[in-house]
Amino acid sequence: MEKLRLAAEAFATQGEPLQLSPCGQGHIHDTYRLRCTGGSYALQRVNTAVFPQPALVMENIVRITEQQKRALGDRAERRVLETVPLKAGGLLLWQDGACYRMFRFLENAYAPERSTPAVAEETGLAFGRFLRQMEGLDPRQLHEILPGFHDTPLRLRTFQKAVEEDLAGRAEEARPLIEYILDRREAMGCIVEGLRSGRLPLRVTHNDTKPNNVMLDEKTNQALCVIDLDTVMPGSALYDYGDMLRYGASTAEEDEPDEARVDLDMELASAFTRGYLRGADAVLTPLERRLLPLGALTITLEQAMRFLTDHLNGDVYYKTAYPGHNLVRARAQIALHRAMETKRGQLEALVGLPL
Ligand code: GN1
Ligand code: MG
Repeated sequence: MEKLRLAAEAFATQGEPLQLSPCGQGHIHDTYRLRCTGGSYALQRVNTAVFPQPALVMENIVRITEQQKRALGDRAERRVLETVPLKAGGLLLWQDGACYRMFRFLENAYAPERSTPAVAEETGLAFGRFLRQMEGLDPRQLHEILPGFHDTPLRLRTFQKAVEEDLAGRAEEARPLIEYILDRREAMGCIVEGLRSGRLPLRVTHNDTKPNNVMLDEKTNQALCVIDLDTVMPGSALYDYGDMLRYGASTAEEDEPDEARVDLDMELASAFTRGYLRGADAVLTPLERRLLPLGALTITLEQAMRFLTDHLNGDVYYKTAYPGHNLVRARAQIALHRAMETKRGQLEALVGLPL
């Protein structure tokens, strides 16, 4: 904590620091809330193993938030993530080999940890609006922070390599999951192929569209601001839509150990979809809109591969709370994917409906 306190002091906060406490549930960075007499802040120790070039991440964040401010005009207040500079200037502090940054903590707002139909609709709305706000920013102006982040065929190759190498000696036990994934390898490349051929537009996408990456107003419960802009990159809107459903419309947590409890909640799926379509408005092309369910299926399988890859590699990427955590996560993703396959027709009906 002492190191954190020192780090916090380097940033240009308002007023005297009062309290520093851990917050958030991210799998990647460590986040702390700093309360000062003049307001609250989020101090983050950046995971430089995952983001080896945090300066490029911050350049992206500045471009993205500037674009949001342009799009929102005089409605930008409380609707755009605010970075806090160092007293000495700049946005990143390097201290004892660690890298820190700070954001303003939005007052009287919260990041929902649980989906309800109302939360889902606001989440969809926020990410749909985000897509629309990014219309004025050429995706090629952003650094591709994590190359191939949602290149599902590349994720498949990485997964196959992990299976072959079996570094941690865990492949045998995971065989049924491995087979489930490999049986579905054919359809995995559709979206990436669509981008490559130009049939699907390359857009500025968020790439981590969980409900807890949207801040809602405490009083009105309406969406204010999209956060966690680290993985905003050129990509396909289908993955953003799909990831909302994958994370937010499941009946269970991402690491539910009992597969029987994992299902796709159609009421939530419907609310996310309604919100997203309303927020994105006329931005989506008819083909994108029609293929939204494919986004949900593809990213859920991709996430299953990512968790299983990490399990096979000996848990080197995601934070884990117990041995086998990544295996549990992969199993739950596959159960969700199975439910999505079963309900594909219902998902297709959702995106076909007029607004
Ligand atoms: C990671 O920790 P968080 O919520 O920012 C991951 C996402 C995964 C997610 C799974 C940079 O996100 O891609 O979907 O975990 N982020 C990175 O919950 O890998
Ligand atoms: Mg994230």
